Amino acid sequence: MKCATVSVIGRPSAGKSTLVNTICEMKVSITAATPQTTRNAIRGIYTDQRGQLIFTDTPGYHLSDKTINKRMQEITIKALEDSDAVLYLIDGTRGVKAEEEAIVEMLKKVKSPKVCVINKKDILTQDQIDEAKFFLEHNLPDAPILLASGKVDDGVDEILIELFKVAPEGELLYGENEYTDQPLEFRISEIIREKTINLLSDELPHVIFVEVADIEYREETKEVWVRAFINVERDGQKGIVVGKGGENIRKIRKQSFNEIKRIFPGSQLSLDLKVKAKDKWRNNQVILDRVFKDF
Ligand SMILES: Nc1nc2c(ncn2[C@@H]2O[C@H](COP(=O)(O)OP(=O)(O)OP(=O)(O)O)[C@@H](O)[C@H]2O)c(=O)[nH]1
Ligand SMILES: [Mg+2]
Repeated sequence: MKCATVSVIGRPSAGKSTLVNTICEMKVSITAATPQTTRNAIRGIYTDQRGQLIFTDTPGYHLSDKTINKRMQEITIKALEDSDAVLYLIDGTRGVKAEEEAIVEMLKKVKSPKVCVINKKDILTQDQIDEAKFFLEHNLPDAPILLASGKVDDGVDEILIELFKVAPEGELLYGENEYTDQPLEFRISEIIREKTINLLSDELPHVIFVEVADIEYREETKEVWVRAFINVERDGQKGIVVGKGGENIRKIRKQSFNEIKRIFPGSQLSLDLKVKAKDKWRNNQVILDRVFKDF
C-alpha cells in the first residue's frame, strides 16, 4: 500500500483547486476566475486500491511584496518541504513569465519528487503546449511532464499514475471514504464565499469574509440549521452583496443551499444567510492568521 502527501503548486488561477476537486470527485476547495481564490492550505484525499494520495491545495504563488502574498509564499514553501511529492501546474494559456520562473527556482531547491502538469489542455494551442514543455524540460529535467485538463477531467488518470510511482510505501492516513479533513464550518463558509465571489468578483474582489455562526443538527427529525454571515468591510458594501431588492443575496443563498445540502445527504437543510458590515473589521493579517491556523 502506498501513501503520499502531495503539494499542488502553481500560479494564481492555474487550476489547482479545480484539479484537486476532480481528483477527489468532490468539491474540497472552491474555485473562481478571480486569482488567489484559495487562501489556506486545503487537504483533499484520494484513495483507491493502490493506496492514498493526500493533496494539499495551496494558495496561488504570486510575486509581490504585499503582506498577504508573502504569507502565502511562506505557507507554500513549508508545504513543499513537508510533502512526499510536488504537483506543479502550469497554465499554458498565459505563457511562461517571471512568476513561473520564480516557482521553478524554488522547486529546484525542494528535494521531494515533482510531477509537472501543463493544465487547461482543453483550450491550449500547440504553440502554448510547446512553450510550456520546453520550459519544464529545461528547468526540471528529472520530472515527468503531463498534459491535462482538470476542468474536463482529461489526463487526470495519468497524473495519478505518476504520483503513485513516486509515493512511498505506507499505511492509509485517512478512512477510504474520506475526501477532505476540513472542519464542517470551514467547508460551509467556503461554499458561501465561492458563490459570493463568483457573483460579485468585479465589485468585491477580496473583501468578504464568511462566518458560520451556528450549525444545529437534530438527529430525530434529520434537520440541519446553518446560520451564517457574509461580512463586508464597510457599510456601503452591504448593498452590493444584498443587491436590488435582495436579488444577489437570494442567488448566493440558493446556490450555497444546493451545494451545502450535499454535505448532509438525507437531511433537511435550513440556511439562514445575512450580510454584516464590520467597520475596521479585521485587517488581512488577522484573517490569514485565522484561516491558516491549521498550518
Ligand atoms: N479551460 C479550462 N479552465 C480551467 C481548467 N482548470 C481550471 N480552469 C478555470 O481557471 C480558473 C481558476 O481555477 P482554480 O481552480 O480556481 O485555480 P487555482 O489555481 O486554484 O487558483 P487560486 O486558488 O486563485 O490560486 C477557473 O475559472 C476555472 O474554471 C481547465 O482545465 N481548463
Ligand atoms: Mg485555488
